[in-house]
Amino acid sequence: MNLANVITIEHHIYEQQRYFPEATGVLTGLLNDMALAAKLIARETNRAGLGDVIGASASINPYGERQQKLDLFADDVIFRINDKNDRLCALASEERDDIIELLPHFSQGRYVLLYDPLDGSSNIDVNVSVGTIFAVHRKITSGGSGTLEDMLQPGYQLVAAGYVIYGSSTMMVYSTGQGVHGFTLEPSIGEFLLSHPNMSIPDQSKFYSCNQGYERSWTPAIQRLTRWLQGMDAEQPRDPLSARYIGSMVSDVHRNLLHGGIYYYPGDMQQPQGKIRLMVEAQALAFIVQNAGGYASDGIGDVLQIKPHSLQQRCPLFIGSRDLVQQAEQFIAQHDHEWKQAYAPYRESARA
Ligand code: P6P
Repeated sequence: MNLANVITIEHHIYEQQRYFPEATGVLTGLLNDMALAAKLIARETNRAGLGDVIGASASINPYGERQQKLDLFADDVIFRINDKNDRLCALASEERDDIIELLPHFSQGRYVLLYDPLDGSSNIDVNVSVGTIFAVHRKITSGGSGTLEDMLQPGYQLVAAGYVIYGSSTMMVYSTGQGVHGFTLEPSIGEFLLSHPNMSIPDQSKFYSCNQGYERSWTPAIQRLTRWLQGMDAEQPRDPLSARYIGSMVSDVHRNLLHGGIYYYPGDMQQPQGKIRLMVEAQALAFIVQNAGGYASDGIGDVLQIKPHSLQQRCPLFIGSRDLVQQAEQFIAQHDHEWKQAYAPYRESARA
């Protein structure tokens, strides 16, 4: 280890404060606490097969999915770390139905935290990497505790966002809008050390990530997009990309951020709004990827521009290299008029 280059995440977050003259250290504390949560969750995910935290719980999340025991553990870690300080006025988790209110004494903070405690958790029992996703909005209402209005802000209003990957190493990546920075956990000292400063998506792409098991239900634009990425579109020939799909979006997005590529989870005529959750997944990843020079779209336009109407709102997601995502938008505009009509009510109305 070259000690001259040892920069801990705590130090880096503190240094980022200089970009925010109004900073009072609250956001710094919040981001440092997310790093602590990541260490606690990493300890359990890295020994999942040994403890009693592997496998499904008896409960169902707001999306009708069976919750894994580690989902509930990770959710509890993040909540417990944030429920007794003055930083937040409310939280929202993928694993809970509604806003998570804080005790009156601790609910006057200036931020709201939205998070997916463990994305891809169905992969845990087969030892495939999983991740945590989080986003931070400013409180915009004048009352005491946080409200739905404080939560349902478009992604371009985000103050900060980050993700953690529990994989061959544990990495935390975050942005406050001043670049994207990656830290790798050094288990021997329990510190996240700067390993990927100023991450920037490469101009050349290597990978495309989608679940081709759904090809039968894909709309015409998605079928054409995939053929184009495979270098098999006669009208727009290109070099083929390699297929990589892990089943953990954080890992796919992270790999594509480092090597160039696109991850997409489209909508179809049965589920026009797709699967990915806007508020606790898509916004955070879009904020990070766009701060690294990439782009994220729901197929119609910029994910960060979508005006949210529900905590449980889903959206199709195309995220990664800007040229690939914009080509997806062009194919959808060209071929998917029927899907666009089916999706419109989910994008603009109160339907989740
Ligand atoms: P499918 C995990 O549940 C997740 O939200 C993403 O992390 C992942 O890319 C996707 O869903 C996997 O879904 O339908 O391909 O199994």
